[in-house]
Amino acid sequence: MTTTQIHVQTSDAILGQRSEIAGAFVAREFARHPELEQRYGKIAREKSLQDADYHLSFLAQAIALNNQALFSDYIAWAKVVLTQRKVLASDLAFHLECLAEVLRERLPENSGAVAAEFVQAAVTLIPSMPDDLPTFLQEGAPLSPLAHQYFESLRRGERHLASQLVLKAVAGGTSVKEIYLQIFQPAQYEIGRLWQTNRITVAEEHYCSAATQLIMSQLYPQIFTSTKNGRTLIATCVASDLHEIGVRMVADFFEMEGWNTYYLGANAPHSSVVSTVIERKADVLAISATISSHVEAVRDLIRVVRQHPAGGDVRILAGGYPFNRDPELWRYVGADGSALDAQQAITLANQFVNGETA
Ligand code: B12
Repeated sequence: MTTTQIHVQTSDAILGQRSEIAGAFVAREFARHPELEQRYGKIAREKSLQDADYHLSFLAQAIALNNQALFSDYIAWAKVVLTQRKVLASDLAFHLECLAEVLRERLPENSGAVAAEFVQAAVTLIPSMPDDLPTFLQEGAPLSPLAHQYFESLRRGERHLASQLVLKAVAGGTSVKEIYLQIFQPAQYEIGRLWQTNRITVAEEHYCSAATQLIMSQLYPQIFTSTKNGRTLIATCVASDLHEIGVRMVADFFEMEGWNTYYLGANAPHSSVVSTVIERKADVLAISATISSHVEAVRDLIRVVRQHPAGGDVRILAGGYPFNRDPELWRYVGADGSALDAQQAITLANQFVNGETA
């Protein structure tokens, strides 16, 4: 994955003309296929405009990284979202082909060709992309019965029972780390799958996520008991990213292994992340991004930290959904490493501070 000048220019050009491109594209799509309005109703144009804007932000990010797989992965995600809401895969393909056409026309020649090629490559994969997703609550996984009971309690709206299940398991000897990785994490992924496949409402997703955060807090008496090792972690979501549970888990794993942790939560402004790293003399900075179009912001934050005269020593980990999809992405953003989950993150950080190379 080598990013060249043309990729950077193309990405910037798309972002610079994003709303014009989206508008021109919707006008063309509906002029060519007026029946779309009958098929999907009056809201069709508005939805198409929103979708185009969203596609363009992911496309610009994938092009900036010269990472075709990232854009195809996003289109595979979009195919599931749309087909589960009764939008035909053939309409998604048509929609993207129209978008490629407009990009070719509106962008400078070389950029138009690069952008259209990215889109076309994803279009050719659409037929082989799945319409639905398998469950994340796998039978036979460690603690699977408890994970199912926990999840079902939340689905029924019984967070008190979900909490009791977890507290009872911990009292019975199940570790907090197991609860995090075998119960909370798959339950959250499953909630996301059900939202993506139109099986639950946004309100249900919010309820389950809020309940899981509440129950995590009930485990803090177990988390804050370790003897301290003098190391400091700053953990944050990148600016604009609201997915705070994963990086909170990362911070809690560090805390359980004796680190002092300073967890900033969602959407932290870059300038205050940098000052916190410096003031607290952080050994490790953990930056989380869940939405792929936020990868560039991770790179910016790392650049600012590294440029600070006192920021050179901190080791930086980048993680979250796009980093899990592309195991080499951390190199592009200038991090020192990445990890698939909270346990792997603390293992890697301990290697860093103990002078072992990853
Ligand atoms: C809860 C949730 C939300 C909540 C977040 C609430 C909160 N307080 O955190 C809200 C409602 C805000 C939300 C919003 C959106 N969401 Co959302 N969300 C989720 C959901 C269901 C769960 C996230 C979660 O808690 N995961 C559990 C944690 C434990 O897992 P994790 O984040 O992967 O973290 C682990 C590892 O990745 C790693 N890790 C994480 N960070 C770091 C950092 C470092 C340094 C390291 C080393 C490791 C590491 O360790 C963690 C612990 O083991 C996911 C589904 C999913 N698959 O994750 C969708 C999901 C991430 N969301 C999605 C989307 C699309 C959105 C929205 C764009 C929806 C919209 N149209 O508005 C917005 C974007 C908002 C924004 N600007 O960020 C999509 C993303 C798809 C994609 N292709 O990018 C997902 C995958 C849902 C889906 N299946 O479609 N979301």
